[in-house]
Amino acid sequence: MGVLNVTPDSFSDGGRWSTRAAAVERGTALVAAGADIVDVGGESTRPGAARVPAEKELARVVPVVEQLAAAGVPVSVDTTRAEVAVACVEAGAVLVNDVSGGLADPAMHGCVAELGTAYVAMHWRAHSDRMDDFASYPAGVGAEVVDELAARRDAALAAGILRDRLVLDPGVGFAKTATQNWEVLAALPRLARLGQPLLVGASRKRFLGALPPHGSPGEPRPVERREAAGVAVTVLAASRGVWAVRVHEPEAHRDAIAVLGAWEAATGGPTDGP
Ligand code: PMM
Repeated sequence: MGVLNVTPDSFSDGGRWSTRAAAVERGTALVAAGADIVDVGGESTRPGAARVPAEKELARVVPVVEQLAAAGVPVSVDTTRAEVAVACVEAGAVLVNDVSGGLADPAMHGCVAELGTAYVAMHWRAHSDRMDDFASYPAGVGAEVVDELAARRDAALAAGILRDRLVLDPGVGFAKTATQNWEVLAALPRLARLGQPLLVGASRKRFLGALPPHGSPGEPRPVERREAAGVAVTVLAASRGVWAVRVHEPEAHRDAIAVLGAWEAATGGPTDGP
């Protein structure tokens, strides 16, 4: 999944694709670089980000979704609003990527069920301006994320979203510290046992920039120097059987997945599946 943020303030690509023409060109380039789906978002979820009004989000994403879908690009929409999801699916989106897993908008699950669209439910505890206050996991981050995603899965299924159209995501960087991000990634085999395909979005996030020797928690590497660490996460995630990774520069991630595939073929299969 290639990331296309049509926002002025996303942490890694904010402001770069804010005209419709630039966004559409970028979406096409993401596919050429190996993305199977392009995730269009009009509201930044970086830590501390304030919400944008629905009208503004709609104005940012709908024309881009429409044009990319018309050009044959498979598009997902990154939104927590049912209203935006519906407008984008009507404009041609084939997947709704909801970082709140349905918690931000009580109408979301019902709308997605009615549309029949595929749906990503991410682990989430609060909007981005407050999420850092919720990074407390007394029972362990792995256990709590598994339980909370199980509840999101059950709510989505109860609302009528089909089991084979539902993807779960542990929400790397959302209400989680750097250490908790590593712990939730380590819980991927447990998350896989929830029975749904998994999506992981670690690309360019701050905890990757904080790794030694080129970064530290107080002085993380700039976003454009976090790609290699993200590729390493992709390999590890793919080796644990995740369905998709959400990334900013698909080409290197595609290469890494091809290496893993060739490696596993030569060694007779995965050595460490979920
Ligand atoms: N991360 C961001 C935005 N949307 N969606 C899913 N499903 N998973 C994620 O981890 C995720 C997401 C924030 O990253 P960005 O600002 O680079 O888009």
